[in-house]
Amino acid sequence: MTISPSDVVAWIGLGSNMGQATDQVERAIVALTDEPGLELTARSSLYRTAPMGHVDQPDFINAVVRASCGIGCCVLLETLQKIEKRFGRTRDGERFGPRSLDLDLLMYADQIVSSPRLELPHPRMHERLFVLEPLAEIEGDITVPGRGRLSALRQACLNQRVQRLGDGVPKGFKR
Ligand code: PH2
Ligand code: MG
Ligand code: MG
Repeated sequence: MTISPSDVVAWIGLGSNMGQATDQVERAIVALTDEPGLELTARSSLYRTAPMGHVDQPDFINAVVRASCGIGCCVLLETLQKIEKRFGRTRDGERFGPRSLDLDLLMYADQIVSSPRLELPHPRMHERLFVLEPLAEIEGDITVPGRGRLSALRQACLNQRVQRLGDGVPKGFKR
């Protein structure tokens, strides 16, 4: 997709902690790249992160990407769910439990949305270093709508274990 002035910027969080998690996340980034209506404009490194919610499960691999979107936020959400399904995601597991692939719509421009299907920004992103750290890697100190500066949000959750992995960023991507 070529980026047009009417496109909207969105941020997507990726996570996996089942099977080949690193592979799953890298392949999901490729799947997002291939998606019509989306143009990835930045991606973070991969991060190994301590599980939150249910602590008794394997570490996660997490990353964040930025995309320029020619599609609305509801269509984008459906697109993410379709990719999750293709990667073997089922919705019968525990909430916050292990997952083959999780694609979370974190922010869609500066929109604040509260509907049964979609909350924007993602309702828990501001308290999760596994989102904030990769986001800061690609954006620096932006403001999360309704939540404040990324730098302040990160300061509040520095006790969470998040480790940036080696340089796996393919050519053609800006950080
Ligand atoms: N996702 C969850 C629950 N807990 N913990 C980490 N570290 N990374 C995740 O992506 C994650 C989690 C539910 O989506
Ligand atoms: Mg999630
Ligand atoms: Mg999710």
